[in-house]
Amino acid sequence: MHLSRYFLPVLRETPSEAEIISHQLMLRAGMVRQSAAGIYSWLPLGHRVLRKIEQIVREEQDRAGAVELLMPTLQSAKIWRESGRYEAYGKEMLRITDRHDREMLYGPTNEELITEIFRDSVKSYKDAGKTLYHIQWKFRDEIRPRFGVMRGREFLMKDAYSFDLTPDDARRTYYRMFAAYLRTFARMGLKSIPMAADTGPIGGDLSHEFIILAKTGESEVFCHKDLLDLDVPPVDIDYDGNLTPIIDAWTGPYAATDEKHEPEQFNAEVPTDKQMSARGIEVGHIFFFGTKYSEPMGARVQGKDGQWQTLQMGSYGVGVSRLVAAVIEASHDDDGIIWPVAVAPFEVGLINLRSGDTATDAACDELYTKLTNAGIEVLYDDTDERAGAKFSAMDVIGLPFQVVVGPKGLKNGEIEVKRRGSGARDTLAIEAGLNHVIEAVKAERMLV
Ligand code: 5CA
Repeated sequence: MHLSRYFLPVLRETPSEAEIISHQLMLRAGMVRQSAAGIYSWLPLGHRVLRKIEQIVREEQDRAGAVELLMPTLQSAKIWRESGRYEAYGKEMLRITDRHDREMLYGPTNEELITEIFRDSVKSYKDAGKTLYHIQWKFRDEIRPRFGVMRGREFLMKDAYSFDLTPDDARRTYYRMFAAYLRTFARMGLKSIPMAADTGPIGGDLSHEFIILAKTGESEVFCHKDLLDLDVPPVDIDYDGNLTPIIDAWTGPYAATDEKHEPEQFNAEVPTDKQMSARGIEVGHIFFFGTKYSEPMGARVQGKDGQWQTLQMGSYGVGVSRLVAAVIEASHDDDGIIWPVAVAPFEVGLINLRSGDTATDAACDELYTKLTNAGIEVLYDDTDERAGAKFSAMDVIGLPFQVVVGPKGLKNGEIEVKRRGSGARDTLAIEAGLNHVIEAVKAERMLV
């Protein structure tokens, strides 16, 4: 992509309305713009990151055996009356009336809708044991939307819903999602810690929040420090095998959000030097709630013996748009964002220090073509801004590699390669620099 043709409104100043670093940097890097309180447009750079995060979530859901579909944002109030949640959900639900005076709502979550779909399509025990998910916008009329996309009113969520025959089967499904979440967040360069959590308006008695530690996090959390050093399940994890050892390793050490925190148990179980109390960002939340929706909505199948059985359900959410901000909270410095390759909007920023100079333009064009042909995503700054402005904008938007090309270096047949994270710079012969970048990017695309 040539920057001269792109839409990247980078801000020099830090916008005063943004309280936390991820919100400041998302505005400065031209990733989002607010359209109303808690409602954002995703500008091209932000949109690319959102899509990459969404794709990682999708790949790990698919790997764990979940099946993607797409439900609408608008739902009928009727099904929410069936489950008994229509009144209970309160003011957070955006209620809408259509031209025929039918009561509708903008979905804050989808338990009712998926239960209706499943109920109306299945009859036999053979249809049980399925997990369906979609990645769709949600609306919650939060009393205090804040911190940009971190707590928005409109936000993108991956929500999965499972239907099993027995509580034991449902628990195994819960474990699969638990393991898939560990991989999902690790692939984005995030260390997530599953914590015993409250279930709020979704319900049920088994629930974990997946928390990323960050000073600006909204949740207060308490855990055993050893959880920070555990390995996440590998790419060839056998989801049909016994996942209990993984779950035991991750749920053995104490970890709880403040609603579930038991100070006495914490002090008894965790040695003082291993105790950690910190703030964190909730990037995912999983629930097992049995028959809370299937019972009132009549989602049943006929067992082998002909008896009707009410399905056992769970639901599993990931805050896709919130994750964009969470990655920035976890990975930035004073100059701007530092994207991990896996979610970077582009992998390489190519900087032309003398646009308009025939030799420099030709060298950049060639590098751009070769990098692009090697499958690398390049943002090429071909504008006639001065060098200093190009460098600082490139640092703000945080692409993992910068390739700097100027007339002086070219006289010696050299280019400069900078690692955004460490700041390390290498001056290399053109061909060697090119190969170095291609190999480094490919090596880092999927480290987990
Ligand atoms: N139906 C269940 C699971 S599918 C559910 O809705 N769970 S939830 O309420 O915990 O939301 C799932 C995830 O969405 C949360 O873990 C969080 O990462 C994200 N999320 C929730 N509210 C917001 C919000 N206002 N802004 C951005 N992300 C949010």
